[in-house]
Amino acid sequence: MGFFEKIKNGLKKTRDELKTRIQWALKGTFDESVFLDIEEALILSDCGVETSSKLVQKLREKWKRGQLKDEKDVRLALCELVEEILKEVEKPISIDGVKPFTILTIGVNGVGKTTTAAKIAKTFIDNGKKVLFGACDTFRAAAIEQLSVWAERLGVDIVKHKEGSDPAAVAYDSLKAAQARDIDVVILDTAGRLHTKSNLMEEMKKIKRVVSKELSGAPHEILLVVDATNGQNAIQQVKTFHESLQVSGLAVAKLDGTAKAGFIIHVAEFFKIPIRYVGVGEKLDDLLPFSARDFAKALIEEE
Ligand SMILES: Nc1nc2c(ncn2[C@@H]2O[C@H](COP(=O)(O)OP(=O)(O)O)[C@@H](O)[C@H]2O)c(=O)[nH]1
Ligand SMILES: [Mg+2]
Repeated sequence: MGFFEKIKNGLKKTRDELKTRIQWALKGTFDESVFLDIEEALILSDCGVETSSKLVQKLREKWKRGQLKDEKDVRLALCELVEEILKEVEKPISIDGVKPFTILTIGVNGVGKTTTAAKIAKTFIDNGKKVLFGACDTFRAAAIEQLSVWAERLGVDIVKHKEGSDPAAVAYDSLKAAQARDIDVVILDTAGRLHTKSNLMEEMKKIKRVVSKELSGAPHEILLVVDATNGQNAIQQVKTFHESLQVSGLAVAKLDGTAKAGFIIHVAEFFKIPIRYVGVGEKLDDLLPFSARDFAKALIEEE
């Protein structure tokens, strides 16, 4: 399956709902009320009130200029507007000239950090790069075990300590090992326990400090993983993590499980943080580089 087919499949729930609502909005005469219904449709897919209103305002202007006649025109115009917003955050990770390129994955529990780390590792391996995992989620033995299983499947090195040990020490050892073993990319997998949120942020800050001391410029990517099924709540997570840790990129997991994928448009518009990847399933190949055009088309335009 190609990238576009995958993103289309992944966005099916959101697309179907949006499409039904837009069709419904355009059932009667094409007058002002159509735009209120479209606005509601966008808000219900979690595009956010302000972003939805802004999008609809632009649609309304086009309509007044006589550029929108039917549903197809509306979908095409909306697709272009959404692509415009998303284009600004379409910035893939570049590891050129940096070695070992160090990625710190962060995010709350269960969002898909570890799975995403494994999928990302696969994309680098497929490009002939050597990857090393650092098992910085030392909170539970099961977390270390989960990453070890991925490491074995992928055939990559892993640095791990005992359960309960200092995550920053694991990060430090990971970098040391990576430098000694000619590794191209280090991916540090971390914990995400929410109930000790302030401690979590401190823990992440410490990892960041230790890593940057050992290797200037590292971590080169602070990748926040969010769960698309959280919709608007994911926005709050972006805000909290970004304030504490200055997120450099986003990976949006579980797009396949939600009808609220519109929140990506909201996130893009508000935070302007590059979206690096989107996850559309549990398997290793279910990770796509983020494409504004594909996303917008898959969400709105395509039949
Ligand atoms: N459907 C779907 N499930 C996913 C995706 N990414 C992760 N998961 C599942 O989400 C659950 C939690 O993932 P995990 O990586 O352990 O989350 P972590 O706690 O943030 O490390 C697992 O069951 C994963 O298989 C995705 O893109 N789509
Ligand atoms: Mg994990």
